[in-house]
Amino acid sequence: MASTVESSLSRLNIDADFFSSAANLQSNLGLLSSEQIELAKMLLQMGQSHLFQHWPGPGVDDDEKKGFFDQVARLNANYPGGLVSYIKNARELLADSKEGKNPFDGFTPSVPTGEVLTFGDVNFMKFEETGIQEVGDAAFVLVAGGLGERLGYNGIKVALPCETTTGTCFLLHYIESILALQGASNRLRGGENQREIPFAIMTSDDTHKRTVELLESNDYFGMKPTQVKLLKQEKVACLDDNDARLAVDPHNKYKIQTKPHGHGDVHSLLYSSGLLNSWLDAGLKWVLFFQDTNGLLFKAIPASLGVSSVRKFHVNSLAVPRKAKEAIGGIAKLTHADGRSMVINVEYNQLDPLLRATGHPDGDVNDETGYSPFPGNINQLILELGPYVEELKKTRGAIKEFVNPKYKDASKTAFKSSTRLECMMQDYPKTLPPTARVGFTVMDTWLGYAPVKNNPEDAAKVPKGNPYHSATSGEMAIYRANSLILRKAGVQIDDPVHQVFNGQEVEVWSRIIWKPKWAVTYSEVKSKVTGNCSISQRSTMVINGRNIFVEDLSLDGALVVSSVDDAEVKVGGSIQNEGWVLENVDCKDSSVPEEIRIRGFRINKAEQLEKNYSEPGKYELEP
Ligand code: UGB
Repeated sequence: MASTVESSLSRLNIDADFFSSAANLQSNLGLLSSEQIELAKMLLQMGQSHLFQHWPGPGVDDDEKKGFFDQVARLNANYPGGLVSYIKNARELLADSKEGKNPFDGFTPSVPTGEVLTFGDVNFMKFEETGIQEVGDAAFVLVAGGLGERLGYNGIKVALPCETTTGTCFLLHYIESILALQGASNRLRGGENQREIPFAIMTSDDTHKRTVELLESNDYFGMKPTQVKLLKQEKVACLDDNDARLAVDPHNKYKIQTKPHGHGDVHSLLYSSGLLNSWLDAGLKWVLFFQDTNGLLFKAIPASLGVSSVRKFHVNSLAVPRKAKEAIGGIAKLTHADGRSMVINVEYNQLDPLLRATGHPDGDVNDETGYSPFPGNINQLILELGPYVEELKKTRGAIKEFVNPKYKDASKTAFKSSTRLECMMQDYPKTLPPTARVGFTVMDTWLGYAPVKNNPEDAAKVPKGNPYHSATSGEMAIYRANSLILRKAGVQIDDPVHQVFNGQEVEVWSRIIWKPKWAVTYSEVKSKVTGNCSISQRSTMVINGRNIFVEDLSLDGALVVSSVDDAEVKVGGSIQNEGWVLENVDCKDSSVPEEIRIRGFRINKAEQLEKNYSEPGKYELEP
């Protein structure tokens, strides 16, 4: 055994004494390949000899010891610059955290320039038109590696229905929206220049298998499997102390404990997978990032992409008006005393103290508009692909990280539990040069932002006036947005009623749903709704077809119309029936399926007029 060890060490040019600081490792070197010995050397050089402290001699647990190095190899390969960089970065960030260093020291915040959209005005419609021209040159990226602990749902979040009128899950809605944008763009481009919009999904060990199953068991929801690319993010090593000693898994001494690194991983994965270069080679121009549970987002995508194009933004962060001190990050321009500046998301708990420290004694306050001048980050980003790839060539996708250790006491020498480095996708602009064009687009919250993040109990406890961000509010927001859009298009829609579900008081509007292929822009909605139309508050309307035209319709009940693309259907007349009724359910009633009880209501489909036009042709639906 000794001679095997010595020969492999001499091949590697390593002095056997080097390993004497870790006797338990040294006695096991004969088990290891030359690559594994290199990794062992790196670990010792980086002060990680404790990892081998409890290793028995050769002959005991040998497979587990090799397995340990398989994990080390993965951790090393999956971090830009490997474990050496990870440990070095961790030491620096832990030292800064111990000192209480403010990451924004020396920076003064001001309000950056951006575009504020008003839904449905001429400007908005022009931006939408440009967005549709551009969207064929875009790729979409969904970050869906988070487990959603705050929501407490047992499945993956993208499998959750965004609304229960049709039961469409988030992933289906996203894919239908991308396909509808693709269709709209291809109709504009005509004949030869047709595109398939690529869709990448970042998963993690927590979500990967179930995301693949969801896609495969539903034939990719109508998208070509080759259009969809899954990129799985890996967890990163946990840290036990300020010297960044890697934490041994409490359940397995041959494993390093790991935890999620955050959604910022999406940049390095897109880069290392080669996807970005393949998109560039295919002539694409834009990459749109979005999160797992925002059922409204695609209503804001065409106009926001139009803004990116017209304003030539390299980075466009989508934002909503934000009440001062509201618990979402604010987008701010930060200018350093040395002249550097950047436009970046500043988390809400950092923005107020930063303003106070830089000559604004009242901190983050509402201005004459009733909102903070710093718009709220909803973490949906549009990046121009060319400059993005150039930047990533420099950084390999590494994003400025942070560490958030929970210290045992004020000496800040020991942690309550292991910590790790984390990164956020919206921190991408932090490494950009001042010449980069970084802006934002503000839209109405009702149009673009209604995430599902909180479980019913926590949602019911949010301070009055703050958004619930629950399955209940997420669904109601879709009905409100569709009602408001149709109202703007001239349909007479009743005011909502207030109802309480799972302890949350919400506005209940008419339950109006259309499939994205019916309309992806406001002007498309307007072109499909004409005459004198009215929809009562208790009504439900589902439009599932591209060429369905609503004309002189009076609806008081439930109407469901479906059609194939080649069928042109005119829907009108007076329709009245018992309709679909919302019935309260208790979130604790385990006899009700989880995806229903977390919203606090189910739909009793008492009576409806349902029509399906499955053959091409021209039709009129009159009751
Ligand atoms: N996600 C991953 O893909 N991988 C991970 O390791 C972690 C998350 P959360 P968060 O919408 O208002 C963000 O947990 O991180 C995915 C912004 O940072 O829902 O608390 C996950 O699947 C914050 O500035 O949100 O906060 C999900 O799709 C604010 O804008 C997404 O990342 C906030 O979102 C976000 O994860 C918001």
